[in-house]
Amino acid sequence: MRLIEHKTVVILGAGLTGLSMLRFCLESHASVTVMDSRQAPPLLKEFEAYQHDVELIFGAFNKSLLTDADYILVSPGVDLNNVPMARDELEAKMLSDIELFVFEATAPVVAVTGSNGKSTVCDALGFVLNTINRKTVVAGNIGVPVLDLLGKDIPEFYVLELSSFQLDLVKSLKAKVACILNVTEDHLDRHGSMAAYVNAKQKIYQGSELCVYNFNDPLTKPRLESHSSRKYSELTFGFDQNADIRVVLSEQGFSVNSESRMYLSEAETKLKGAHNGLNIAAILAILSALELPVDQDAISAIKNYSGLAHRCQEVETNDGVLWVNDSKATNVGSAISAIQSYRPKGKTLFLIAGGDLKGADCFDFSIVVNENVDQIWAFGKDAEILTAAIDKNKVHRVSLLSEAVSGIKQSAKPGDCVLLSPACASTDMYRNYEERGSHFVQLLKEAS
Ligand code: UMA
Ligand code: ADP
Repeated sequence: MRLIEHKTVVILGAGLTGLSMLRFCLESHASVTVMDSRQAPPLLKEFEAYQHDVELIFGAFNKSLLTDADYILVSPGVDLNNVPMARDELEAKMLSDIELFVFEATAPVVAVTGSNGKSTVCDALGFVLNTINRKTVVAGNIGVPVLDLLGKDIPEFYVLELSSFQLDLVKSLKAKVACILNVTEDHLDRHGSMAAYVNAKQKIYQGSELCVYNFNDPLTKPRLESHSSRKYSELTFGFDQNADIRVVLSEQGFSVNSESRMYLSEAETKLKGAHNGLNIAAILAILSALELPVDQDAISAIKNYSGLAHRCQEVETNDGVLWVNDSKATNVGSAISAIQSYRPKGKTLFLIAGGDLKGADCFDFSIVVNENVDQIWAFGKDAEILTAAIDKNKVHRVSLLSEAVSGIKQSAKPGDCVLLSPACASTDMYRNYEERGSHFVQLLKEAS
């Protein structure tokens, strides 16, 4: 019997997760109220379709209904500080979709988090596993609410992309394999401090059998308290020769190796840049953790994987300039890795950046831009903070992405590179990073 069966439940958040939790609750014959702090959440119509079966409260959270509820199901976008209830009382009643899912899932879960590379690693891992005939479903922060998987065909593996918001709500995950790819500053406006952000990420290791982490990034290493007393094994990837799966950098790009074997080189894959070398190494480490052979079939599947849109995606144009859509670079760390991958030798690198910095510190970004970028065209809410420590003669401030594209068009020459890698969330000006990236591609189409 499900925990919430015939119980009184409040769902916080009327988004994709809220909708999946609502369906799950109705199947479980729970008595449900949905609340969202927004008057008109984007999925209003979808929720209104259920208004005869559930109570909908939009515009504020109702304190007395929260107090009366047996369980409170929290969406990842809800900041617990905004819930009108003492924190320990809330935590005692609180559940998340991830928690409800892992309680029911009958196939092993591979859980992946990190500040950057989550979607690429999860999508590519799903592609490789399915190609080698190990049926796998990928879900979670990548855009598919996990509860929507229940009741469908059971695969051999679930690969879950988990954000710090989702992990913050998890009490016990018990993944077969858990992996933190990297940890750099993100979402500090929500978590309040780097320590709180790292703690949320570390929750991925709770009760996992195998922990896969980045040898060069100490914040990814499992902390003892993440496990309680269960036994677990570790596997590592990284730039270090002591890592189990290692990435070696040379003039020709990266290669991915074990102690005794070279698996593949950058020229053989469609994923470019040293950060993608690490992503591939993480995938191979996860395959090993699952005790699957890292053989020719697995390697050729990785070579055939073509990557996701809006991540370092080269846009076709006829001007000889390399235009790169990296709109998914929504934090400083991801933009830094893209800049380091796209520095053209002896040519000009233009960077387009800006948006909502989410409280991030720009010190490292400024150093990398000053060293590698010839011009930065900055737009959006935090453009001024983003460019404050960048050489003034490199900085062009504009109001719109279209102004950046048309300004750069006038001076870019064949062989130069223009990188849209904003280092910021898009939501000050766009619905999401996809809309921002598609706008960039559209502007280039119109200009050609
Ligand atoms: N919100 C309110 N008031 C509320 C509830 C939500 O203002 O009462 C706002 C939040 O601030 C947030 C937005 O509504 O900005 C959406 O929140 P939500 O929890 O309803 O989001 P969902 O639609 O359920 O989507 C969530 C993930 N979104 C977030 O965590 C913000 C999606 O990740 C994920 O794909 C989906 O669940 C399925 O698992 C998106 C995301 O941006 C892609 N994730 C962040 C990231 O990747 O950096 C963490
Ligand atoms: P996430 O799902 O964590 O946001 P994505 O795979 O969507 O990650 O990639 C987002 C951006 O992060 C990419 O466009 C690229 O600029 C950068 N990136 C990808 N992988 C890594 C990595 N391993 N380390 C640093 N940056 C990365």
